[in-house]
Amino acid sequence: MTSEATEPAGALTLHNALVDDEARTLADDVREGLTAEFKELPPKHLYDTRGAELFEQICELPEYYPTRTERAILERVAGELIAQTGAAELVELGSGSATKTRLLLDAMRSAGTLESFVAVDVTESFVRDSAAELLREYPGLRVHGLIADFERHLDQLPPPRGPRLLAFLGGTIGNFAPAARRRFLRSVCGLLGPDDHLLLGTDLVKDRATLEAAYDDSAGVTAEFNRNILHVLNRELGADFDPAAFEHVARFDTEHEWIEMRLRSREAQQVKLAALELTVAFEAGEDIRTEISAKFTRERVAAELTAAGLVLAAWHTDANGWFALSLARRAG
Ligand code: AVJ
Repeated sequence: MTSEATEPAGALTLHNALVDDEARTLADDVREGLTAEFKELPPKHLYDTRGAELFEQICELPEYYPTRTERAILERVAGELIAQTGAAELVELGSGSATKTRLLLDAMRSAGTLESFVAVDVTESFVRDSAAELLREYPGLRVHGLIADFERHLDQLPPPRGPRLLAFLGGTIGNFAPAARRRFLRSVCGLLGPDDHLLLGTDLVKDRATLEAAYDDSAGVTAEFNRNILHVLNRELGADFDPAAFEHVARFDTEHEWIEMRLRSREAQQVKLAALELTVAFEAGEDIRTEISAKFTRERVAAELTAAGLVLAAWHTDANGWFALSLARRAG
């Protein structure tokens, strides 16, 4: 279960940083989140196997532009990013099923720098499957899979095997609350050596209609994804949520410049969570916030990087200015 520095090329190592520590996190998060005056559940609990599948479906929806926009930018600039960084190791945080990974690995292979890939994700099946697949597709590649929560377990990354590119794509940084975002960027800064870079994907501020449609698609996939968190609570905590009794809501908050996903109780109701010995009362129209998804501007990205001890080294966006890839390194 641990990585060995002596591992031969073409080898796969796996490490699970979660183990049973995760069940406690869910219970604590849910107790805290559902007994607060303003009810909230952390978005990471949306991603059980079913949630991860639904998110993959979201990425294919016509309304959900971030995935394909980011991919198109990456297709265009991957070679340039690798030339600029000289990266030999790609570390992908929240690698998911690792589709965008290949664009970067291909560019590294073409540049002749490719040594190793580290996949970090909370979804164990994604880490295992993508690691095994990449090992087959890139003969000689060293692959390390880390099943972990990248807000807590970045210290469990293996030692670098050369100039490192730490990729955090998809706009997932937008799901962190501002304080968690600052903490995360600071810990990334602490991880980067002088030859390392961060590649950060951020969704950008745009008109409300485009944003809200992306989080409330006409096929109802995002609504199902949102309600999936109630299925997770039913299964993991013996809760008796009726997911149909909650309406999916997605609104752009112009003050904070983020999308909020909420589950709105259609009626006054009580829900029991057996494992927590807890009963939660909802008023009609009362919300549980399940996600924020922050939208950025170049100025905000640059300022937040600077505040974390990083500096913006390159900014790449699409023709519409809908999504951005930022390359950053340690300041000084
Ligand atoms: C996980 C950040 C890529 O916030 O856009 C998609 C999650 N939520 N639809 C996002 C999500 C609703 C997504 N990311």
